[in-house]
Amino acid sequence: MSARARWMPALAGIAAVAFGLGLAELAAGLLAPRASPVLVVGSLLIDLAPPWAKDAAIALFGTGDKVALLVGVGIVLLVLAALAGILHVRRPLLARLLVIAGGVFGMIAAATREGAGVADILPAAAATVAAVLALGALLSRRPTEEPRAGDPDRRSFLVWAGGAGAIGLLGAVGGFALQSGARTVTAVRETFRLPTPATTAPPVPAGAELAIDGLTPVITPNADFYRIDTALQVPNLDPRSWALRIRGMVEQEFELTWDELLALPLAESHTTLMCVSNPVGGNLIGTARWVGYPIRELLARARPTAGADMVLSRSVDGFTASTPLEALTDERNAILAIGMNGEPLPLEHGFPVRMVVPGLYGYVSATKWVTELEVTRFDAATAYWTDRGWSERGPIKISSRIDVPRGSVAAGSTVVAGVAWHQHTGIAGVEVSVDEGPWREAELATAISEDTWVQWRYVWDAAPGEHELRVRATSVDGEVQTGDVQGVVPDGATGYDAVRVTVA
Ligand SMILES: Nc1nc2c(c(=O)[nH]1)N[C@H]1C(S)=C(S)[C@@H](COP(=O)(O)O)O[C@H]1N2
Ligand SMILES: [Mo]
Repeated sequence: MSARARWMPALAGIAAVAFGLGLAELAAGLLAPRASPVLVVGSLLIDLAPPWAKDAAIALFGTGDKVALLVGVGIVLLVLAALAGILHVRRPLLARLLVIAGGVFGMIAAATREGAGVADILPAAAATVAAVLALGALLSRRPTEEPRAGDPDRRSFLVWAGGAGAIGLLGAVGGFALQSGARTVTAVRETFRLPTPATTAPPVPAGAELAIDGLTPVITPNADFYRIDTALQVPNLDPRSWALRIRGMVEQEFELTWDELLALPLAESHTTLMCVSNPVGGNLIGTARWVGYPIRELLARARPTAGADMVLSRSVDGFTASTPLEALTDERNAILAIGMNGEPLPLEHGFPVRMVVPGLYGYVSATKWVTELEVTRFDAATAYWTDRGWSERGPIKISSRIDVPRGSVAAGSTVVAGVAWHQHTGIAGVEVSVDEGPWREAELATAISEDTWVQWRYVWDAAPGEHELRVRATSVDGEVQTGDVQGVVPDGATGYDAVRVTVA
């Protein structure tokens, strides 16, 4: 191929990669704002760079070192993209592999960022697919060296390549604009120090953790905490402009700013949060040490008027939850939380402020990114999930789960263990039944409080064969968990968790 003939494939390569990357930046902006392929690759290179390279970069470029790095990444990308285009003419498979290798590098960079989730690899994956497809499509529109009638001409090739490049550029501009809000809020969160609470939570009792392999830890690390919400994009709420409006059926409407909230005497508490969509035996449940301010105190300041029986909390993205006024004014730890396990709330768990209410499913109480509490009545307003067929009230049902054993075990003495919960009531006992046999008392760990789950264990003398283990809990007020099977709609699942075990 002559040098003159090579520029068109090179241009096709560059346009195809620009197209893919632009779409990926847009996807990142929409779905995974911390997974910009260009920026995660840059960050990975910074992490991988040996100290001398960092020193040299700073010596050469000063505070412009990061810009220099991105320009460098850009140049390498341009060269590789051009190369892929040229290569594609003779060795299309190799060219595609080159693009895919670049994409996989981007996916690895995204997946290895701190706190990365599955969604974070999507932008780089999308970039790869889009670039491979665009490369093939553009090259097929390249005029041949001895054109025949009906062949694409140079002009139409340039229009296609230019169009792909322009779409990429627009996508990148839009994507970066969408990502910038998230970056600001992430930076604000990272520099924010949680104030020392006025009231600390009693320490986790020594006997709370049974230390059994495979048993759920009593405190759920933030990174492992289940996440459920309707937010396609995690809201970017800058605490400096956050305020909570308290309004509706109250004598005194008011607004609480972030600084005002931080100045209040904050209290810590342990609460187990659970999703109504958790099936029997499921894991949409977790326990954290929360820090926040009692909602009861804010409502006392607002003074609800007679007849009010519900608080409709509203998030910045329009989600609403209907919480009985009673649950927010009684003595329980219903709080406006700002901290989770000693950290500011993670963005996906409601930063800067969410609600946590012991004893109620999340959909009627745990509003994240909360910005408004409207005091109202159940017969005057309905919440997000109630409008979609779920119950307007959602008290948590007593339940229990078997975590171990799983699969197969050796015959003989075998530890069966799990967790049981009935938030804001407390668990008094747990029983295990083997092969529908009699219920046998399990041993309870020490609960942190009535607002948290509790671990349990039962030592089972396992005989060879196939067996089924079932568990049921009894609450402090004497309620025994029912074996009646109900699905999660409209107000939470019931039935016994059961596991099949092969004993060899
Ligand atoms: N803003 C907002 N808050 C929300 C939701 C939501 O969709 N949007 N989902 C609720 C539901 S259904 C549950 S179970 C809990 C889950 O909280 P987590 O994601 O921190 O575990 O948040 C609640 N708060
Ligand atoms: Mo939920």
